[in-house]
Amino acid sequence: MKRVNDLESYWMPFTANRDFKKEPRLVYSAEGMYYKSVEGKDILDATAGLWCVNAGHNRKRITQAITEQASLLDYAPSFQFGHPKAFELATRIAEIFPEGMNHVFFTNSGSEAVDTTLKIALAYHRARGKGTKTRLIGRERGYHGVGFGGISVGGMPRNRQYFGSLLSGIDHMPHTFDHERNAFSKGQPEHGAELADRLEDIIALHDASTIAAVIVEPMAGSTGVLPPPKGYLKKLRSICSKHDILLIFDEVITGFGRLGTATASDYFGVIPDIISCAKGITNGVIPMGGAVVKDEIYETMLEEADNPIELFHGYTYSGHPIAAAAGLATLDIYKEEELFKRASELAPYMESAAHDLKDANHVIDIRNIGLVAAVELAPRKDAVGERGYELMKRVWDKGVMVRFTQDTMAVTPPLIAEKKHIDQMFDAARQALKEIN
Ligand code: PXG
Repeated sequence: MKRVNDLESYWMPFTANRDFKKEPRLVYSAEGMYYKSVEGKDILDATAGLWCVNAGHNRKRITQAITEQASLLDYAPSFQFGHPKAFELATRIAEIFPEGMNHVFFTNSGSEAVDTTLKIALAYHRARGKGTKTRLIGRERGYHGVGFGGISVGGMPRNRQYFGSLLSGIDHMPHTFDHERNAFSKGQPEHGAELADRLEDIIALHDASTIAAVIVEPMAGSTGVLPPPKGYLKKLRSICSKHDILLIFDEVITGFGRLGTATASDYFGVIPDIISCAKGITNGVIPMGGAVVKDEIYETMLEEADNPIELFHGYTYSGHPIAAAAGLATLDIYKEEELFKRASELAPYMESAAHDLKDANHVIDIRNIGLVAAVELAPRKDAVGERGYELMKRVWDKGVMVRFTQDTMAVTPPLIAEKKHIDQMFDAARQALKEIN
């Protein structure tokens, strides 16, 4: 017979279900920097949920906005009808995103945002009479969500290998991780700008007339925190411009303050043609994402369309009223509390706290940028990821939630973090590292 609270029915995403269900880690409530576990223990959130709760948990302004919105307008169709808050949110996003990127297509997740950017890129070239430009170029160790578009351009073998032949006409640039030359870099690593030139090789192979877009995370987050080498993104930008290829930045993680600026484009001073975003757009409270495009793309699509409907794409919940209300309240908080600036002021402290772990057991690399730090451990022989998984559980037992990608720990706290929280995160990690073999 099934118990009421049986854990079996819920098939958890990206989780070792069998192991989790033997020893579940369940949170019940959250406030500010902390979760409370079902056992009543405070758990410091060192991951901003999943890189999304940038303003901290249970912000009254957001919960009030969504409550009011739910009783005012619970839902409105997004095709052929609209409601004011979706328009207002798009305008507010355009205000803080790079200049000349003033048009936002709303989605419900980062995966949908990414697939939307790819579809816009293809449709745009076709609209301007360059319909042969259909290839999409991603990068090894890229994570672009879990839609078929995203896993096709993505570069994480396990996210691809189980799912058939994926999209055709895809190629990948090499990743930029170079342990030998760049280990223990602070901020952007010195070496690797020349890897952008590999894009020229791919273009030579396929010809630019067949390539629509290149998509990269300006800072690869979930594949282990890989800040771009100095000069790399600028090179990518200039190669793309030279060959009339759109450059897409996947800013699902970096958008809305993670690096101490509204976007990573801003941080690195490189403006792409399309940006995908999600997560911090609503502080993670209500699902939402978006594709933000350069004016020229939007205008071309509108002018050159062969149908009154200029883009055959959209979601039932695009610009959902409650998500839009959450987004507006979230942007108010970011602005009034100057949270992006706050993150950039705290970043040096976190950098030094992270790099202080250099001599701890098993540590082979430490990387950081903005309010992001990663500590990479040597994998156990024939058991990649096992040591990291064990460490994650140990750190949880010490009252801190961190994320692991294989043997790399990522620390990405809400932007409201204080120095004492940073200390608590790294102290717990240091202690746990002493305890595992
Ligand atoms: N692009 C990037 C760059 C992402 O980081 C997505 C797209 C997909 O977003 P959705 O909303 O469809 O999940 C992401 C998501 C981790 C972690 O631990 C990272 C993500 C999701 C879950 C865990 O690093 N990023």
